Amino acid sequence: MTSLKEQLVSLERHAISDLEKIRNEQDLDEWRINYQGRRNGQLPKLLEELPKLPIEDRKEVGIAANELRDKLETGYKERLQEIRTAELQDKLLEESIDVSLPGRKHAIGKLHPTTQTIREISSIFVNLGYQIVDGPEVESDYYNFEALNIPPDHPARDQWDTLWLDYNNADGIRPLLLRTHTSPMQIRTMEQQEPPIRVIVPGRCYRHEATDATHESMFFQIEGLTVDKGITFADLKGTLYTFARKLFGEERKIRFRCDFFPFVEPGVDMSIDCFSCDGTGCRVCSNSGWIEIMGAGMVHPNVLERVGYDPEIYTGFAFGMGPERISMLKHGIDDIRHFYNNDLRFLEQF
Ligand code: FA5
Repeated sequence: MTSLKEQLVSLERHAISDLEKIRNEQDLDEWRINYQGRRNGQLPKLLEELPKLPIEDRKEVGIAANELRDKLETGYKERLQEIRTAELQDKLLEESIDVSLPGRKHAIGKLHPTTQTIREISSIFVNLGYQIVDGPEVESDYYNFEALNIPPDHPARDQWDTLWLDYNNADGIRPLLLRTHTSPMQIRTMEQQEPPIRVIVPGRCYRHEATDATHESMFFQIEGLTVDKGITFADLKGTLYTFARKLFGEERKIRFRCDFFPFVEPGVDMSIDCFSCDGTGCRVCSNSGWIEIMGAGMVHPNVLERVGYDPEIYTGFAFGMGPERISMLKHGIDDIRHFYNNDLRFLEQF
């Protein structure tokens, strides 16, 4: 039978070897209970045998047992310290900040390219003394067509592919639609204000279009209206000339050609000489040297009469342009559908 002393030596070997493998406090506690626990710990259990030893051996084994108890206690304390230090280091490492890392970039929003163009155009007209007004996108047939000298069955209605609403006004005779242009605001403004009038109206318009590179079913227009005593075609030319030069550069020439819009007389379309080739002909201007940028004309006397203005006293001019098409020209954008596809790769370029 192995002597008590030998058992103590063997216990020490096992205890120390187990201790070296321990990596956390929970295992360390279990280790302590296993070897030193008061009730069933291996060392106290061995020591229960001590009184049974012959008296002459008892002292020596007792000393050895006490030394072992101290060793285990010291081992326990040292291991606990090591485990806690390691845990602290891990935590520090986890929470440490690497000050040499590049900072995280905040995503900064920008204005949509159409909004940017509308603001640029608006600010030119504001500097010329114009006021900016806003109007409804859901319009009545009356404001979108009739009051603009386009009665029912007038062939000019074919020009605007209208989206009608399945809903009638309270009187049941004025159907509603999504406005096809911003021109209804000519009427609403003249109904609400007395001359002199100088307004521009940026806003959304809708048409039942088969979309292509230059046509969207939702797009913006900027309408302009000037009404006062003695306004002539010279005022129209001067104003739009100034606008075109401010937007496209001081060198620009402009060209007016006859066009038909029922609410103006005479009606024109205005072009600028191509800013890309200076009028010699290139891809941007389809080799014509000119780029059409808006419809315009002198306000038709019928329109003035309808809002109660005397056309013998008051005259005016109106114009309407598409900011997306202008933005396309300025930035060389080849397809209008890019504007509303919500693709950041496109939008972030502006
Ligand atoms: C009109 O809408 C007239 N109300 C403009 C006007 C106002 C003339 C005042 C005279 C006096 P038009 O249909 O040509 O005209 O449209 C004007 C501009 O809106 C076009 O030059 C174009 O830039 C833009 N536009 C028209 N349809 C679309 C579309 N489907 N997609 C994108 N832009 C469009």
